[in-house]
Amino acid sequence: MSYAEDGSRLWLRGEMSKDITQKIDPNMPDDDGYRISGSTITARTEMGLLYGRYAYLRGEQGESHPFYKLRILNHWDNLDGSIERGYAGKSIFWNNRLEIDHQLIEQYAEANASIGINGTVLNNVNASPKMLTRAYINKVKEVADILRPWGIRVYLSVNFGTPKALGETKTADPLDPQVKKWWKNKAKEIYKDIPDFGGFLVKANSEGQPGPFDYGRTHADGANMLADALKPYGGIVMWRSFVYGAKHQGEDRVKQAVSEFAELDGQFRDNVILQSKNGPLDFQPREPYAPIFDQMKKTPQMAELQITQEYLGQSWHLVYLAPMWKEFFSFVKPSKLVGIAGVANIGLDKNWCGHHFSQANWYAFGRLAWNPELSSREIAEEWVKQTFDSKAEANPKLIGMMLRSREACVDYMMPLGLHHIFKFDHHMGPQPDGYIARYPIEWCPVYYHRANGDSIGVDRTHTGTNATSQYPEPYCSLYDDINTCPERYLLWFHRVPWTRRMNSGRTLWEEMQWRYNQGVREVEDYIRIWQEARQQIDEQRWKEVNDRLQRQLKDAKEWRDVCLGYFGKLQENKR
Ligand code: GCV
Repeated sequence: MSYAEDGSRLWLRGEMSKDITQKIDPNMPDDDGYRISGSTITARTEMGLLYGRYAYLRGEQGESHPFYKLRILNHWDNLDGSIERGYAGKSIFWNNRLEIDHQLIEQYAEANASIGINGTVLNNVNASPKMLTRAYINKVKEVADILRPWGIRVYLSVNFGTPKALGETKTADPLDPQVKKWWKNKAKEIYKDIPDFGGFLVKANSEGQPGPFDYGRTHADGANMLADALKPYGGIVMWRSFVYGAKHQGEDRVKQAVSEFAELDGQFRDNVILQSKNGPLDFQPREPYAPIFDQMKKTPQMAELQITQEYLGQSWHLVYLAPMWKEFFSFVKPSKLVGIAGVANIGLDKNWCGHHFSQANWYAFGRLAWNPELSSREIAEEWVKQTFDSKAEANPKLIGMMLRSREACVDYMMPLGLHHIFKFDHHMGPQPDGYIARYPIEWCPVYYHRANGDSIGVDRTHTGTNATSQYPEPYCSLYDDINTCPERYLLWFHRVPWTRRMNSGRTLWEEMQWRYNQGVREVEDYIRIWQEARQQIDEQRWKEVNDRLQRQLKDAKEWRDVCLGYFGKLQENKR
């Protein structure tokens, strides 16, 4: 392989050595793992050999096995080529011409295979019913055929109302015999073309999507009906728990998934997996872990992480996400999950992800899906080494900048447990005074900070919404008590007077000012580090990253000035 020295280059680098020896060993554990000893790669399967070859390029030695069987990217790509929360151009799969770029998809496949990703959902969870029509299934087959040699299965997001929306049934009620039959036939049609098709991902009764609730049925009724259709072929249903505003409308939004799903635990077929976001709200720069992972005892679960940085500066900010995902794994043991999904940040942009450093998040997702024990630092070091030239590899400041970048983002966007004070719709930039009467209240920033001249934050303890009660001990008590709640979650769980003394000795208001400023200082530091690294990076990528760092600094200052301005005013008005 060789990779052009231009912006399209991904992390992959180096020619595969001609001297490697490859051996199949049927006595190795039954998965796609590999063993590397010197220049000999041994594996049980051909895929294991492929993974081993990339590991060899990374300089690995020894034996390694995939932790998760399901290591899946979720593309939120629409059939017209746009991407929901996509910041790197249009879809690599879909365009109005129904044309698949084989060479591009092959490059995508190789990049994924090099980090062990073995599944991909080709379309948005806000799914178009058209996805399951003949013309599109033909295209899915075309993509599946390109991905197969790289060990990647295709999956589709499905709109629960598809048969009705296409006018092929009168209803989409999951208990209706015609509806069941329609889905069975559809599964048969898909598997005829794509025998290794992975299954369906479903967003139902969430943010306006149709679902079983429309017919007085439960999520289990809906998921099981699809699971039965896929079962004969070995397919799975990944049913999302990201629901609010339906059955438990009016309840604290962060509680609604547990309220809706806990009572259904044990009712799902064995080929249904519940897929939940890492936090109980929505991919904020920092959330406590989602308690649904503890509440569902009998249902297999997957975590959904967001690689595309919807709430973390999109492709404008350098924010390395591995530390955030490792934080999640420090609360939810990797072994509790049967798989892991990442909402992709990939588009037609020449550098694939918009920001060169956003590639590191795609890379980190794959590496953690293979081995969640890897540290953020190890992954960052691997990525820098394979992405930039050797002079850059030797620069520890680049790694340091990546490792600090998530915490810095939290500081300049939403310190101390603040959350969801983003501008409406596009979620870029602050809008602390955000309230629009015609929108659901759960979209309005004021719902989340509830600041006035005295206090700020949401009381989610036993005296408030009691969201803390959804956590097991020790977290329930820890978070419930303002004196033991970690400061990083303070304003998530508590309503706090501005005058409260923090661990630093500063008042809450002073601490907040310190944090916002600290976030800005960090970005100023990235710019210094990047300046110093100029000779170590090729001119094109250096400049493209530099431009985005300047934008990041401007945005960090905007967050600081707008939020401190707004919260400061509230206190002034009180005096
Ligand atoms: C795909 C958030 C995002 C939506 C997304 C939704 C989801 O609300 O802003 O764009 O829709 O999450 O995960 O379903």
